[in-house]
Amino acid sequence: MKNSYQSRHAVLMIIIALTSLCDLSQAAVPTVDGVPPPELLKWEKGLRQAGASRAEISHFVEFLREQSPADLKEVQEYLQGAPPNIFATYLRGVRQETSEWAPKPVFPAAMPARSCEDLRDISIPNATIEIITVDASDGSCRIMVSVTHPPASDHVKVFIALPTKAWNGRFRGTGGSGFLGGSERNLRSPLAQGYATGATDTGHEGDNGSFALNANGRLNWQEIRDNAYLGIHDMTVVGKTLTEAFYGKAPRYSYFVGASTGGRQGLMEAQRYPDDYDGIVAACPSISWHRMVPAAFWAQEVMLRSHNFVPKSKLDAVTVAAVTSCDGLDGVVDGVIDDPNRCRYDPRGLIGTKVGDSIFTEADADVVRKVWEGPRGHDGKFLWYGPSRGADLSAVAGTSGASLIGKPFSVSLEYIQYFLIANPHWDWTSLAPGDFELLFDQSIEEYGAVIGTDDPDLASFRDRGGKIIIYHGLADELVPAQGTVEYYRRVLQRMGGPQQTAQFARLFLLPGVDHALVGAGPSPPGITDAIIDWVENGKAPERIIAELADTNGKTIRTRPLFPYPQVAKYKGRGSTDDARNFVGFTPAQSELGQ
Ligand SMILES: [Ca+2]
Repeated sequence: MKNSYQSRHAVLMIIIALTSLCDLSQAAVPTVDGVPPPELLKWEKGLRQAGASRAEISHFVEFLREQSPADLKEVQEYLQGAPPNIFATYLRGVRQETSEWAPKPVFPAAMPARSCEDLRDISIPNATIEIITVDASDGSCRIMVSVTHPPASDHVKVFIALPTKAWNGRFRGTGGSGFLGGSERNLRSPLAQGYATGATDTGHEGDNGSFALNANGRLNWQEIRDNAYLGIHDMTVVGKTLTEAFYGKAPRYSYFVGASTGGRQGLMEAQRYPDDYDGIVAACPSISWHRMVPAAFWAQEVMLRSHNFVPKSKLDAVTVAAVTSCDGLDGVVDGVIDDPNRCRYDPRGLIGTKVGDSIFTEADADVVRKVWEGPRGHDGKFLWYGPSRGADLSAVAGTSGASLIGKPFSVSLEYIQYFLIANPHWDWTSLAPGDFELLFDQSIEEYGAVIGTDDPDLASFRDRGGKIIIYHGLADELVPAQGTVEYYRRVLQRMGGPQQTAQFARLFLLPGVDHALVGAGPSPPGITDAIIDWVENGKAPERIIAELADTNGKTIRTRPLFPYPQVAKYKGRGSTDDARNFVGFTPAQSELGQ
């Protein structure tokens, strides 16, 4: 049976797909024919009430039409329990990302050197051009290519879109989310900004982890590798080859921009295929996948072991209490904990408090403490990070039903089910004491090398002149930002220290921002602009301005973001909603948390 946390995941994936990866606003707007099916009317109405434009509604409805009935049902179920501002939140995310400007063309008046159909003659090793069409709405050349890896007979689908007019001289790769390798619909916005652009399904359709097993129930290693790293590289090789063939010149610059799995894919490119991209933006990257994904199951393990499934109302109450308690530690009371590592709020503070119809108990406090602490071994050994104080706990500690049962995060559940246990019929509630740690260790042994994406050696990427901007919300409820900090610190160590590393790789942390890159804290609208400026003009991002908008899209707060380990510090005078009243400040090492 589907559950609300998978639904939540579905909504998050939609939000992420439509925001971080799709950049819709400047895209060609398809018309929605006829009357939408009844189940879509609710979405349309919600979006309209939140102030969405006709184009924004069209894009969303079109996206929903492409969903499977099961996915649509999950999303609808989620909506029933979603906060009333879900549409406004969604729109905020979309608009933040779509405020991106089309970059200036590097080859003025670049024109195709051959027809779209003539690309059929291009030969690419192990690749078959399956479909070539000229898109009726924008005249772009669309190519679908199937790539295989002999002797395996896998099929990685690659989608390439080439603008006929006003090519900006660049190639842009797009990524996926969850188990979804990517999607053809991600092409639209980069295309509208003049990029030759690519997407791939990385060898399997959809966002379910079941592709890890073949028909005989054995691990499908080729598909696992395709998803882990090969597919994005294939897309890049095919995309650049077709771009050069179409315009008669190679793209001057290549960029990869992605969030979540897309962020992981971006870092994987820098680690494994450093020649592929000049610039990479990796948002909330699901790196250290082999630890992070099983770690997101930890909250369910804690509740299962203690026979205490905690309702969302209590999880929300303890998050509010933590934010209230720690908000002012950063000097500004704004509903955001700037550095969750400094927040030591103890959930026992809520014991005895009435939440809804029940009382917050010592057992509840114990669950929350362990969830925040993160997974630990039988001997207390650190395994990975938990969600920070301030992050929405119900993403990983979801529960539902009259007599509460757990609702694991779908990516974690499917990963354990298909990749680790290799049994599609596995019942997670059968997990015995000690099993979690064994599965965690198995994940490290078996998948670290293939999908861990945590190699700190970026020397080849640096030496070819590559630049990378990593950014991560500190209230990320699914991929703890601390994992990205841990990785970046190892990069600093490996690449010769902070100053050397800052020449080509910078990390920005976003207080109060969640996995969908929205939240109580401001988010930056222009990361792609920043990476282009760095790669093409040599201007490294010293600070990035983040913005918080109200439900009408009006900016109500700006705040500067500084490269890690700097943080924004209030000068003590002037409006705390104005970025100009904050300066970059490097906290003492002892204050940087673990
Ligand atoms: Ca604060």
